[in-house]
Amino acid sequence: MTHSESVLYDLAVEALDSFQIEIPSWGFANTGTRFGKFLQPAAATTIEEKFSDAAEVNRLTGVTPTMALHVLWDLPNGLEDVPAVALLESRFGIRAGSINPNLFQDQEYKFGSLCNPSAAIRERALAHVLDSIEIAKRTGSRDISLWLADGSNYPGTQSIRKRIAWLEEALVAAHAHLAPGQRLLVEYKPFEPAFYHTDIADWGMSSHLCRVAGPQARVLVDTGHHYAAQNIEQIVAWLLHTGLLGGFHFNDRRYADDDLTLGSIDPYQIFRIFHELHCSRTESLPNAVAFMIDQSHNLKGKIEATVQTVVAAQELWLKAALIDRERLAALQETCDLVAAEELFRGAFWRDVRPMAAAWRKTRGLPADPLAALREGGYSERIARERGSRFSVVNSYA
Ligand code: RM4
Ligand code: MN
Ligand code: MN
Repeated sequence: MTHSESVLYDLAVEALDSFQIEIPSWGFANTGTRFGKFLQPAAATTIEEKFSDAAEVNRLTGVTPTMALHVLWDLPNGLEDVPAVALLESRFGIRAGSINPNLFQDQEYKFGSLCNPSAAIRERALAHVLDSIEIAKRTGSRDISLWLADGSNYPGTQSIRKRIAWLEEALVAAHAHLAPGQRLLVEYKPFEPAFYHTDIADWGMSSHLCRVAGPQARVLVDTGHHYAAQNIEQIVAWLLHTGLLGGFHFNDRRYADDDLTLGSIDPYQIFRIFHELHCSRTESLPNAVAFMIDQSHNLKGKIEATVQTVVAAQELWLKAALIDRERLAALQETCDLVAAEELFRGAFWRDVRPMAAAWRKTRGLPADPLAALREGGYSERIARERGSRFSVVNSYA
């Protein structure tokens, strides 16, 4: 037994109405690999161009009203740049989303930021986090997403335990500066750029730090930040259960933190994560989970890759929403393994594209956002306008 057509339709509309995802400003900039950058004429080199590109993505998809900002890349003068951001927000109809401090780019951070053995450098890093919290207050951003590159490359060269204590101290201090309703998201990553130990290497370490920091701290799960065989949806289920899940940085990967477009390698993985989220919605767990994209589009056209990502995420979200969860629960109870698995897999294989297209039409959006992007000529126009400059903007790699 599966859902009737009318139940399906209602579920689909509810799922699509509830879905939004934040796009990263750095997804529009030139990025590369450790070996170099291939510059694209249409890449954004200013924050204004990033807002313009985000507005185009939102015009086509209708589900990306906010753009994540990276402080040094987008607000190089910190708080002073906030008024300019506010002007861009109203000009382009896109709001500033999560604020990402940058604790990995400056020369001082060679041996770490919040975990650096030098108290002066730790203080400097904390001051940047506090500035970022202040920026978030002024932009009205709920989330400050903290990612540290801190770690070490060689055994015995750093005190892992002292660094834990420094981190705890810093996060407690940062948490004390949050306004009510703001959140500190603590991201983890097993390796890179550090290759022996990373100070926040997994969700257990992030969870601990969140508990120590205070009630407004939550774990950020970047789907690319796991070892290859890890069961990410199980981590998600645990974080939901413990009330510590703050949000996602979505991307796909084959090997490590590849930052490929979501669903390009393993769409079933994202489907399984979304299933856990839908389960927690029906159990009405008090979790506000931020959906964000964190990708590096170094070969694909940046706007095209972003639109493709948003559409893929929306479709996987919809597929997972349409699982008959009551029926699944009954099959789980009786341990009817094959029927349960087939119901689950069947939902993954359902072609939801016509439903998503119909929903877009009722919302006045193009039925096929990627086709509309191609027909609209935005990418060609900005490539012409921006192409002559070919300057490199600050971004990773
Ligand atoms: C890191 C991590 C952070 C992102 C930087 C650019 O690997 O995913 O979230 O801000 O990359
Ligand atoms: Mn990330
Ligand atoms: Mn990453």
